[in-house]
Amino acid sequence: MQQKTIVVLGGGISGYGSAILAQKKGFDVFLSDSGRIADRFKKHLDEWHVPYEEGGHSEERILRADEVIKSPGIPEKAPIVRKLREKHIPIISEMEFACRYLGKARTICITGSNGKTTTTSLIYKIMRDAGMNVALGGNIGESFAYSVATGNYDWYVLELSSFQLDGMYKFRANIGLLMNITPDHLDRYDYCFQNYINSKMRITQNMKSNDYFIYSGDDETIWAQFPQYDFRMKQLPFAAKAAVASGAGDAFLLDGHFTASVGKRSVEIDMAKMQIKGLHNAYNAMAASLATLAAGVEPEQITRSLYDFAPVEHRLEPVREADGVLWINDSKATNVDSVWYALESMTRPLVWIAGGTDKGNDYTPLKEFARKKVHTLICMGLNNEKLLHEFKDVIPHIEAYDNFEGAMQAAHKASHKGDVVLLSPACASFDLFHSYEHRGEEFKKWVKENL
Ligand code: UMA
Ligand code: ADP
Repeated sequence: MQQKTIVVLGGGISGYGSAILAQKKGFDVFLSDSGRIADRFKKHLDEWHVPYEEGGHSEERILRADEVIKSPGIPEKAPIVRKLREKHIPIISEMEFACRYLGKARTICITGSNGKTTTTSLIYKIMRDAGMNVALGGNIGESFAYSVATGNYDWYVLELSSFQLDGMYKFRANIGLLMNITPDHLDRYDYCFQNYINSKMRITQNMKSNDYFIYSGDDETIWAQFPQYDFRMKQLPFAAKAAVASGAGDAFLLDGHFTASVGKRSVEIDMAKMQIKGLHNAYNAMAASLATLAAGVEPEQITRSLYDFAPVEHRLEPVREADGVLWINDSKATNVDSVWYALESMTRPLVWIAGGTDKGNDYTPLKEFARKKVHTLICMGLNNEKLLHEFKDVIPHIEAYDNFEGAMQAAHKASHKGDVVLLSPACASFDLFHSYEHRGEEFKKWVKENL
């Protein structure tokens, strides 16, 4: 029988891992990248004798594939993807491919518009601290496929983006978490929120009656989807507004404390004792508690690890207090909802630095906090028109800069003793930076060198 041909599109984190796993499983593999492949990935591909090309997609060869594994960053509108669709060649994601080779290993999968990385990191830490044989993967920057190819784990904790979920069909999460759904990435979903919602809801697909679905009971968008589904799995809602009863277990936050229960076991957490703050982090900690209780971790272990967890870089990360002004790096706040939680958690007057590549934002939800807490808005981006227009009657003082240095100096000048200068952009970083990490690094470097 002829070997099945697999083409991997994209030679980044997702692509190199998928190609190596396909090679290990004996397929006829070819990896194609329209840009440059990083040296570290080329080294891996060479070690595993995976043929690849870079600097363009050879159509004829790609269109002969039996199946294509597409990297999540490649949009549907890319010409090569359109051609594959025309020819009805199946296109799947790294996750869909790698899950075929999981054996007895189980998965905890985390999605949502915000809180994915924090919750994924919490769960991974709790399980590691508990001595479990666990791997981390997915949208957190680690290749799931590579760890399936090279490791032998009992559990995989996977952060999933909507782009990854879009290419998942038979994949089944044993424990699936949906943190929240608010508008994001609408440019990839024809500017239609429901398309994006449908993508996020794929976290529940194929779940069976002994699987767990953990979701925000406070999120009306999630609730509104329930009538369309016939859920059979165990449900574990977490909430802070109104308790949501569930037979299998739940978590509820009241007066800064929460109790999370699954079956007969429960953890009780005092948020004041945690190093990560704010309502959003209470949601993240509740979700992580439910997931790890469902995975069988002892309650005492969960409590210990939660109290020990330090903030993840670029997420409301305090950088330095200088002359009575606290500088906070929240560069990962690339959409409106994450900024809402940042503003919600602030207790001091604010100089707010925002802007960058707008993803179709509606700034309305931010206006109430902005009016109450922000005295100066520094817009930092190549096109600041929308921010200027939206906040002109909301924030007393606004300045706009098309460069980083100008924006930072202006923020410094505008800040007074007792203030916080908060970088929480609500936008992607690609107009002035390589990535949100680069933006956060530059912010921290400037603060450390200039103050
Ligand atoms: N490329 C092509 N053809 C094209 C377009 C791009 O070959 O038409 C190539 C590029 O030249 C590049 C490669 O594709 O070499 C990159 O693919 P990619 O953008 O999918 O990036 P990866 O390095 O494979 O990382 C991806 C995720 N990136 C995105 O979804 C943008 C990573 O999430 C994820 O960790 C990784 O797969 C492993 O699963 C990062 C991310 O930014 C953290 N995610 C977005 C977010 O969190 O907002 C969704
Ligand atoms: P993601 O991986 O989904 O982008 P992160 O944990 O990296 O989520 O956090 C991204 C941004 O969202 C940060 O600014 C962070 O402070 C904020 N955030 C974290 N958890 C939540 C949550 N549960 N709801 C809303 N915003 C959140």
